[in-house]
Amino acid sequence: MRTLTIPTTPFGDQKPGTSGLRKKVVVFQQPRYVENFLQAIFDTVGPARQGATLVIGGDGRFLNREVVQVALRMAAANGFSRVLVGRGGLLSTPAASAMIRASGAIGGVVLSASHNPGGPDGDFGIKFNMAHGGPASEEASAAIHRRTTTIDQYLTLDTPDMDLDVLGETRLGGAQVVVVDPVADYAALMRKLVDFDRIRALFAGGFRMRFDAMSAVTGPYALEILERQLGAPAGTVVNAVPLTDFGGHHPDPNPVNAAELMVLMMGPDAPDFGAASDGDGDRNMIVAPGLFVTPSDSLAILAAQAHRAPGYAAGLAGVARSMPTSRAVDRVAAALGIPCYETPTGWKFFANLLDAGRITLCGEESAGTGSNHVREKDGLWAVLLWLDIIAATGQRAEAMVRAHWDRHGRDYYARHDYEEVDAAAAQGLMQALRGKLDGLVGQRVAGLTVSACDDFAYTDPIDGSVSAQQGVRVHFAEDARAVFRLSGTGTVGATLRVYLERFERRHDLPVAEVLAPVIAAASDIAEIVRHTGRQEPSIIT
Ligand code: VG1
Ligand code: CO
Repeated sequence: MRTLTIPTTPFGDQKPGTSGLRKKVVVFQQPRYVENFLQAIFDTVGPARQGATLVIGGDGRFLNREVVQVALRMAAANGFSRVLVGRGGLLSTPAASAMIRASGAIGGVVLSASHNPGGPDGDFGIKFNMAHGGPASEEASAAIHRRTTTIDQYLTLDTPDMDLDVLGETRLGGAQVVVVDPVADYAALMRKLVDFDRIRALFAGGFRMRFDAMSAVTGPYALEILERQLGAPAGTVVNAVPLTDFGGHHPDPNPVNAAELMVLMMGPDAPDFGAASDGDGDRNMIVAPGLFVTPSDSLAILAAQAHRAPGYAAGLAGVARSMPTSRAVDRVAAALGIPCYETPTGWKFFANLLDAGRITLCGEESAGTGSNHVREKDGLWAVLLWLDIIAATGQRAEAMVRAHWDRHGRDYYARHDYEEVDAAAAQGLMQALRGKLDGLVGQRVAGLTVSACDDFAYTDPIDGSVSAQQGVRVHFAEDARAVFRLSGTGTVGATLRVYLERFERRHDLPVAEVLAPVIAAASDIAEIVRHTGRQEPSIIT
């Protein structure tokens, strides 16, 4: 066994986005591309990596196994003394976060492009999570990126691939590599947060549910927890085997991509509860019989009801939502008398608030919900919390949503994505929009009156760091809001996201009707058709 120092030259495109580095698989297949980025991560960790523990795992997509092997050799060559890797190279993002925290690791390498499609023609991704278990901060991500621009060598070993399918410890250079059960510790953590006996009794009483793992990493977790430990009938979890191409699914749980689940839940034979998760297991979609629950509403309902679960019996210290997430959770926070923070899009912005104990629960409109148990969003956890609340209250999911709206009112919500728009045109749209902000207040557009607008900037209340240009917010006097930002996870061209919401006390109105003026005003203000050439969004969720 020898340590090899391999000379390399930088790639110009290794800037992490909203959640790590995501590119087409063919980009990652270029010689030295993976190695450069991993070495940049290890260089950024610095001398502290000597003798430290590292966690490695991924969502099982195409390239996962190969890159795990590369990462193991490089971690050993770089001086880590202990490397924990999920069996088969698998770890869901929340399980990786939990493992980093429980093992005292200095961080973790999570291989995933999350909700992006997989397979040889799909996407791959590498994220680095820090010692608190959460995504690399803005500062750490910038440092990794800077390092990729000057990198001139990487370290590895001349060893063969390891067997990742057998649990146990093996020596690799100076490191002890431990292949761990990816599910066991995670399941144990869930048992501390929600009442498994109560949920088991719910299923024993005939409660029916469908969980769609979308052929991604949550399958093994959901099978073990829902079917084996909680006694849900066999077949509750569908698409449970992680496939390298997700079986052709787009593992982004929303009503469009989880169409089969939606058809079932809207039909006459709907089970009592429906849920789905994404590629790396950190997102959740919740569907009640006959009623899709928007992620923003789900966050608000969980915030209002979490105290019923043992892990949250003491109540919530505070809550947070990403800026484009609807204000439904703000209303709950106000009713509970707890603070509500508004952060930029991306889970990295929640970590400081969670670490400081300012918040207990947080979430995003993109189907991410989480709590202080890890530093990532956690798909299956959200589903279990819903189940525990249903078990504790005896209330049906759809009744719970309606009761919530009765009390707090309803934030009607939709997101319009314009995918694969020409990047320069998308930048042009945002620039033109920013240029307009000064004269916008007081204008009447599509029957609405602009009451405030800005380009969202966030000052982290814990470390004082400032993140500017996080999306344009336009508020209307009619208790409505439109938000515009460009995606930081796409790999082709640019994706414009337009987030639309409007508050009404009445909750029985058609969503399209309530939002129509907001959609029209947003389109006018941003001149979407002129800039993008698109008459319609590519996807509405
Ligand atoms: C999207 C979502 C964002 C989420 C991010 C990572 O980012 O909007 O809310 O945190 O994906 O989620 P963007 O920049 O494309 O809007 V995951 O589950 O794909 O890691
Ligand atoms: Co994800």
